[in-house]
Order: sequence, then structure tokens, then C-alpha cells
Amino acid sequence: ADDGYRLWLKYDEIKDAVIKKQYTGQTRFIALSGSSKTLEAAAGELQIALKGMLGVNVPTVKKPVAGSSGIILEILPASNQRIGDEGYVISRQSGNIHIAGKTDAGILYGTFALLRQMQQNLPLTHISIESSPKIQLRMLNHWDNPEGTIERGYAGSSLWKWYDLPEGVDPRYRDYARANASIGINGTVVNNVNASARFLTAEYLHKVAALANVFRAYGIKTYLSVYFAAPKTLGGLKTSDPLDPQVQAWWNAKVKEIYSIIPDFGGLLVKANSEGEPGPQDYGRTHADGANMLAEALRPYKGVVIWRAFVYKADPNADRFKAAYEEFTPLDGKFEKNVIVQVKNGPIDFQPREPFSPLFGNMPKTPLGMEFQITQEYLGFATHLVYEAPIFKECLDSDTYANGKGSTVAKVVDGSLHQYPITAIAGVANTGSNRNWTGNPMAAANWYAFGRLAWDHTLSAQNIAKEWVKMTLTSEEQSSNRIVNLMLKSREIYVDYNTPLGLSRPWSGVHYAPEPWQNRSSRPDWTALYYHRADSAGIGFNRTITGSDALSQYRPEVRKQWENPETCPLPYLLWFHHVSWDKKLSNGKSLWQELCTRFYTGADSVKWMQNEWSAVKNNMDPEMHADVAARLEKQQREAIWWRDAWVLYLQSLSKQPLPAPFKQPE
Ligand code: GCW
Repeated sequence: ADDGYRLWLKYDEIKDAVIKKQYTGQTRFIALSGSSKTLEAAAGELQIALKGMLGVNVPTVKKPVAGSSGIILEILPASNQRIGDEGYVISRQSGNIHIAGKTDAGILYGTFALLRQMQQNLPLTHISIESSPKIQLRMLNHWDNPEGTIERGYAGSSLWKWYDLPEGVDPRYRDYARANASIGINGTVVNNVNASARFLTAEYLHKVAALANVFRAYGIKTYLSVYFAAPKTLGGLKTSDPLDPQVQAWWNAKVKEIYSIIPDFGGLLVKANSEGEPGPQDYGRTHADGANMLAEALRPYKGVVIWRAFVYKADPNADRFKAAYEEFTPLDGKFEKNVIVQVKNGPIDFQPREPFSPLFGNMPKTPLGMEFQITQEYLGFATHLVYEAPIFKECLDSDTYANGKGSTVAKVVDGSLHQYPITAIAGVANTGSNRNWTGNPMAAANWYAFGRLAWDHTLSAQNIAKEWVKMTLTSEEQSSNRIVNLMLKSREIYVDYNTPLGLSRPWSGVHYAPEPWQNRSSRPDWTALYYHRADSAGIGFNRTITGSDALSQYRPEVRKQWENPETCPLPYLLWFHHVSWDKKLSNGKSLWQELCTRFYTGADSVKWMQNEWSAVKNNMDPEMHADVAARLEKQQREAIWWRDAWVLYLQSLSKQPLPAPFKQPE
């Protein structure tokens, strides 16, 4: 039985005898002239994979074996213009398969690309693939705490066994690195952005170094999140003011210490003046002052500062939507060269659907990195099945119009629009100590999709799903198509029963249960009411010029799409408009009818998902099938819970009966 541990790197024996025979003849040796930990990792991966898929032990050799066919790993000259530093070229020449890259990491990525072909049983005879990543820093952000918990983690506890480290090095760290390298991820921030200063102690730096020692061979750099007030709490200084020379000296010394312990350390991630975390504003300084101080300390080592733009004030009268733009756009051009500002995809907080953050396209002089959330904080944790590639794509493909039509968010993030010198994309990890890594086996597809899109944002959600399903679940064509279709529809179904038509944040404390009626909280901007604004007249947040005017943060072309309630696409309607219950929508139904229709069809569609899943039962691993089936059963119950909670609550305001044919919940 498949316990999910091997993720998409299963390398099960190939069933098709013809293909198996063909592959065996094409992979009789692995030739590598150089030697490095990374090349060994590549060759080692090929050996594991070929043993699994073909049942043969393929030898590594220094030179191609004459009269035989094999795989040749080769370094291209740095002058090669066709590919980037981490790119690869796979080709067939005189009967051999060449995997070439300008760096060992490029060869490693090419190796995984070849294996991806084989895992999908695609022919290698005329193989010709050339690929380079479009974004430089492709990272996971772990929100892992020193005591082993994970903020918003739903797959067990932290992968990092801080207590055992640095002496005890779990072999799982290597498998983690393999999985990441296989999708091109080249950086990992190992601790929570709500950071404990403890990670900056020598004790912890040595533990982190032990992880970095494992990750290095797989092309992965290690990063840390830092607590901005560490000079005070750890250093015993009176202040953490970024303009104070003693504070600067403290960070300089700390960074020097980090690099003495982890020579290829990647850099620092910072959450500052956000949700109660300390930051430069505590001393009347700006985000740029804070970031630049750290940038200065990191510059001699070519390290980067990744400064988050996730900020908003506890002000019941402000529109949280506008906060990041207001705080950050005045600082454009004020950041040091090795600073990246990391922006969440949407203006609020990883909701099931958000418009793109208006920061994208509005900071041409500051490298903006993308932050997606892979872990399903607002998407039903590890229970609900939501394939996230459509969420990522929807944002990346959005047009900011910053430099005219076609100025997509992807082009901002990959640097091509504003010629950013550094580019970055991060996903908040959904991994944990569960045997299968992600709790819900289907959630591994989200980790996979994030990595694939970080490498190449032009890939389609569908093709990524196809690859993943073939590699992970089943090679049987019909079942695989069925699962891909189910995955592609899953996000819209979730939105329908959870937050249709542009609703957001109807949550109680843990962000799981429906509580749209919630109007009191520890912060005035953390109530459900703050976000949906439902009243007896209607529902939705007026962000037009007669409301908060958040829409003015977008270019006129974008604003025009959304500012008119008559023409605003329905998925974004309540993001921007307070709409009356009786309002006739573009599809002829009233808002009330349409909302009810979404809640009911959304919940019903989970039944459809269950049926589809049942239909593939005989073509995949029974244990994994049962695991997902059980989660879907719970999802089905909870979709009804969501539907009924919303409908009954909204009905208390709209005072309208349910439209036919829907049955009134009790
Ligand atoms: O989504 C919210 C989460 C917090 C998180 C914060 C952030 C790490 O509820 O748990 O803190 O965002 O992104 O900083």
C-alpha cells in the first residue's frame, strides 16, 4: 500500500512492457565526468528511479560506454546563451540522452525533468527539452516554531527536530530536499515569520546549519525569519532602532556569525510592524530604514533581505485592503539593492478568491516577490480538497496595466516588466511530520504546483495536475482525466459554498468554521462583519469612490472592470460593492437568489466530487483512495454546514424566502 511518503517521486515499476523495454535500452549507464555532491545527488536519483521503474541497477561511469546507450550528465560552458544558470537542455545525440546545464544544479533539475517524462511514460527517442526558471528565488516559507508546532500547519508538527539537531539528522530532511529540487525550489525559510529570536542564538544556528548541510547538495539555500527586536531581547541593547549605530553593529556581527556557521546562507525574511510584531515604526522609522539596515549587514555575503508587505492597522474605519499600498508605495526606490518586498497575492489575506494586490505594478523600482499560501488556512485545512494552481494562475495572469495591456502580475514578479535585478516567489509550506507530508494526500499537488509555477508561470493548471496525477496516483488514462477534472473544479466549488461572489473572511478564530455573524473580536478589524458588511439593505464592501475608494489603487483599465456594479464580474462583485438583496445581476437573478444558488450548488457539488472519486477506486492505491474518500465525506458534511450557516444568517437580514427549488435549512 502507498502511504504517500514518496510523494510524486514514487518510481513504481512501469507496467507497459514495450515502454519499459525501450527505456531499459536507452539508460544502460549514467556518465558523469565531474564530481560534486549535487552531481552525485543527480546520479543517485537516476539510480533509485531506474531501479524502481525498470528493475535494473544502472552503473555510473566516467565516460560514455561505446556501443551502448545511456545518460550523460554534462556541464555547458558559462558562455552558453540558450539557458540560464539553473536551466537545462535535454537532448538525444548518437543514441545517448544528454542532460546538460551550466551548473550542477541545472543538471539536477534536468535530471528530474527527464524522470518526469519517464514517470509519465513519454517516449525519449527524440527527446528535446530546454528550460530555465523564470524567477530566481523559488522558496518555501515554513511557519514553524522552535517548540515544534506549525502556525497554520495541518499535517502534523514541524519536520525539523530541533531537539535532536544538530547531531541527529533525520533522513527525512534529504527526502524533503529531493522533493523540492524535483520541482525547482531553491530556497527554504525554516522558521515562522512570527519569529522567535531564539533562532539567532549560536545554539540554533548550528542546528539550522545541519539542515543547510543536507539541503545544499540539492541546490537549496537556507534562510531564517528574524525577530526585529532581537538586538534588545537577545543582545541586551536598550533599543532596536535601525538607525542606532549600536543596533547596526549588533546586526552586522550577528550576520557575520551566521555566515561563519552557514557559509552559503540565503538571507533574512522579516515580518515587521504587522499583527503586533516589532519593527522600525516602533522608533518612528520606515520599513525601508529597517530593511536597509539588514541589507547592509548582508551585502558583503550576497545575502538578501525579504521584507514582507503584509501590514494593516487595527482601525475599524480604515479599509485593510488599502494598507499595504499606502505604507509601501511611498518607499519605492528607497530600498537597498539586495532587498525584496514580499507581497501576498491579494490585498487582504489568502482568501479563497481575491483580486490581485494593487502593489503589483505600482513599485517599479523595488523588486516585489510573490507570497502564495500553499497551506490551506482558509481552504479547509487538510480536509477539503482544493487544488490551488487555479488560484496561483488567476493572480499571475491578472493584468496590472502598469505599462499598458499585457503587464501581468507574472511579468512584475519575474522581473521582465520593471527589469528587477532580483526576483522571488514564496509559498507558505503545507508540509508537516505526517507520514504523507501534507495530511491530505491531494494537498501534495499544491506543493507540486507551486514549485512548477515558480519555475515556469506559463504552465497551465491542467497540465500540472496531469503530471502530478500520473506520477502520484494512477497512469490509467480515464481515471487520471477524471481526477484532473475534479481537481480543476475543486476551487470554484469551495468558493461557491464558502465565499461566493467576492465574499471574504467569514471565519471564527481558527479560520475553519463558519461564523459570518461574528461582530466582536480582540481587534475591530478581525470580525466577520468588518469584511462582508451585511445589513438589511444588502451585502458587500463598497470600495468604489463612494466607499473606501480602494479601487483607486489600481490602474484606470483595471478600475473600470470592477468599479461599475452592473459590469463587475460576479466573482469580484462583493469585493467592491455593497449590493442590495434585490439587485438584478447580469445573469437575470437577484443577488439573494444568486447567493443561495451558489451555496446550494456548491454544497451539492461536493457530492459530485465524492462520486467522481468513487469512480476511480479500482485504478489507484486502495489505502490512499480510502484516505481521500474519508476526507471528502467530511467535506460534504461541512459544505452543508457552511451553506446553512450563511443562508440562515443572511436570511435574518434579507428577510427573504429561499428561492425554489432549494429547501429551507432547519
Ligand atoms: O494569514 C494570517 C495568519 C497568521 C499569519 C499571518 C501572516 C504567520 O492567520 O497566522 O502569521 O497571516 O501572514 O503573517
